[in-house]
Amino acid sequence: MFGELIDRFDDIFKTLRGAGKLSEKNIRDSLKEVRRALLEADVNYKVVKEFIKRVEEESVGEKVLKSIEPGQQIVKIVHNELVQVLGEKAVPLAPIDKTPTIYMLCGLQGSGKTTLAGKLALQAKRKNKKPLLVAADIYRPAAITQLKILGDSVGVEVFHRENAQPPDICYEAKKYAEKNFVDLVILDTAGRLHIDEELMVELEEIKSRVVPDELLLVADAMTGQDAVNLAEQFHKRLALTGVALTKLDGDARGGAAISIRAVTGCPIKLASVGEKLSDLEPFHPDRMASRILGMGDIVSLVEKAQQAVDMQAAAKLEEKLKKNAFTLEDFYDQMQQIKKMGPLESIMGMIPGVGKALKGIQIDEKGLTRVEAMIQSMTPEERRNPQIIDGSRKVRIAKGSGNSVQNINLLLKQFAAMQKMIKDMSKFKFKGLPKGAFPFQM
Ligand SMILES: Nc1nc2c(ncn2[C@@H]2O[C@H](COP(=O)(O)OP(=O)(O)OP(=O)(O)O)[C@@H](O)[C@H]2O)c(=O)[nH]1
Ligand SMILES: [Mg+2]
Repeated sequence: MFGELIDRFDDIFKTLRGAGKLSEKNIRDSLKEVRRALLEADVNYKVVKEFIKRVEEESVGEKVLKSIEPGQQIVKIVHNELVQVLGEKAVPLAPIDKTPTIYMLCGLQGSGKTTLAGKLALQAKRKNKKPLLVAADIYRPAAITQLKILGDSVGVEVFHRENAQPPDICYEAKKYAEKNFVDLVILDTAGRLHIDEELMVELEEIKSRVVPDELLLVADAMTGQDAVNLAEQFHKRLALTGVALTKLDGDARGGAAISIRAVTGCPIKLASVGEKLSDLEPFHPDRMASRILGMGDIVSLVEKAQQAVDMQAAAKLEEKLKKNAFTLEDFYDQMQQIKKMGPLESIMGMIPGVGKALKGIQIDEKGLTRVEAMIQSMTPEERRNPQIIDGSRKVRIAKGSGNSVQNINLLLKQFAAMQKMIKDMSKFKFKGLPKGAFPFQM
């Protein structure tokens, strides 16, 4: 996401930082570039105008010009202002503290409501809450089935009624939830192709019948300014409590994400970054600004890792590393943990500087799968003790995993180098990566 914009900022900042001394003219020229980059990313023009005005006021002063690193100062000002535009502080979802708390989702067709409903249900379950998914879309024949399949996959009950109107269904669901100690009711409403009066009236009615704690507009970030207009109209009519931006993993240029808050005043609360049920992040203006400006997002990365990593396993691994007993088995487990964090590309993009460096490079997830297959074809003893793998076993392992013997040799060589590196690290002798130890390229 934001690929193009990240590149542009990278170029602009490089020029600014490299300039040493800056003149007012340098700064104004750079801001012109920033302005153009934002407009090309489809950011609302009024938002861009205000943004540039504020950055300019802050930048073109004695304080910046006379500072030791004026370029760096300006980067900081742009970052600060971007955080402001994105909403300054993260606004969390209403806490799940009633029986039931109600989240109502609305939005156009295909924006990702049902998917988000599933993600929220999964999140609630992980917090040991009891969720209930409510099928309030009676117009699309397959809608109820879709929600049922989703509910099954996360082990969450789905409430549905034949021959009833959505406001009644939602009201009944609320009553049902009260009786059955449900913590979180998630209303998955129907989408339309466009905003129409009928839809708005229906949503208003649902809202007044169930009084949701959270009324979220689900907006597709790929639709750019349309998403902004949509949010404006929904907010005027329904007084939303927040926006969930979806498909931020796609090649959305960023316009919607950057403009929605400033145009509508309604906070973005969630960022949906993929089709998998775990691909949901709380929206943090400061972290998002850092990502857009190519500074990475270490905090989100660490959070993702914490969610994916089994703490007990991590402690065990640490122990093994200390004892130099890191085996191919452990390596395989580590690969599984990393895979749980999501697609490698999105993980790498969060590391400062790496997003840009990786541009155009296809991360070969297939390479990882190949390595996995090779390790799986070994016996447990071989995984613990790869030295015992002889020529004939190599041929077998290669056959079993659909690889060549050369690849098996390469893996074993790289793994040996990695073991050596770990050994050196544990003796505090670590001075850098030995050649070829990473990243298991084949
Ligand atoms: N890449 C990507 N795809 C998404 C995301 N969220 C949803 N989708 C996909 O978008 C499509 C539509 O998602 P749904 O959740 O069915 O959308 P909806 O709003 O419920 O659609 P209607 O019920 O028809 O109004 C599906 O193929 C989802 O897998 C996301 O964050 N990223
Ligand atoms: Mg749906």
